[in-house]
Amino acid sequence: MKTYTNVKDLGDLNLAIKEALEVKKNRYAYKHLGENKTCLMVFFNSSLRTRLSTQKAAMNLGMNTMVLDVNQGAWKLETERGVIMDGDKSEHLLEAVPVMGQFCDIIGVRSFARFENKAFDYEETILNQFIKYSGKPVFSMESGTVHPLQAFADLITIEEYKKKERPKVVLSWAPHPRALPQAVPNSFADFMNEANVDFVITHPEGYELAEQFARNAKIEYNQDKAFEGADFIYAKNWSAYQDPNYGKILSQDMSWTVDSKKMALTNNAFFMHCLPVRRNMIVTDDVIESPTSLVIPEAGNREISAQVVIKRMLEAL
Ligand code: AN0
Ligand code: CP
Repeated sequence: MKTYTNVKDLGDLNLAIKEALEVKKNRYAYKHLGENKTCLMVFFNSSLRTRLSTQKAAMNLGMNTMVLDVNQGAWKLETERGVIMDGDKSEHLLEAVPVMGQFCDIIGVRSFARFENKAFDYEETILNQFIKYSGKPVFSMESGTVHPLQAFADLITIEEYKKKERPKVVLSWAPHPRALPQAVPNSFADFMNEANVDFVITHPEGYELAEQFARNAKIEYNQDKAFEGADFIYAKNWSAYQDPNYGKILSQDMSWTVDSKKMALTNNAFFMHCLPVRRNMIVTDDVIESPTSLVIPEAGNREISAQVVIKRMLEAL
């Protein structure tokens, strides 16, 4: 594997899940693969889970790891080509990226959507500069439009907990005080559309996701109706994708918060969220603390999804 940005990069999804469950049972079986290899993780944005789980996955594989927080101690980077650099940015990404490539074998990049320019975000401008100019395999740790390590971990979690062959999985928008990217719901939809699940997306009107991610998923604007018979509720906030509201908050309707009354409409569904989560905005305390809440094992599976991806990249070096 040379790049990891979407579900297709995993090839046969059933084989990928099988590999993940094997890796989970025996995390240190491939320690030889990463000997004298270095994984560089570059963060343009904050992280708790991605930072720890990806580093742990690389260490499980015997790799050395380096973490660069671009906004803490590195030079301020220009990212647009053609700019006269007379401002506060000392270095261009076009030099910084190939330099980073000198010191590692695999690179992970976290660079959120900026909501300044939809094309800049949706063309994955930053991630693609890493893919093009680092000379190394590159994986997304949440970039402009996708968070595929999260979505793969989510799929592994659903596989582990599902009680029927083809569960009903509902991605539900929920309110949040700040404008958040579409990356998590985009990748979740990307994966669920390929998985053996009955997939429904529910959100207020105006929150339609990009067609390349939503594809033929069922859209249900009535959240209560969507929850009926659900086996998994996957809550997440995102800002609007559609023009002219790209990156904007259109609703903070607290009736969309996932509470026990809504969960009672489901088929005793499991509750999922990628975290970090704002309690009593996205989900009530009692639901996230309930025995059907999977948020902790779901986060734990981030180590596994990262390990499968890094393992495959090492095997292809
Ligand atoms: C980010 C987002 O919604 O994309 C990261 C989630 C993994 N969340 C926040 O910024 C709160
Ligand atoms: N879910 C997730 O990616 O969390 P972090 O932003 O803490 O890495």
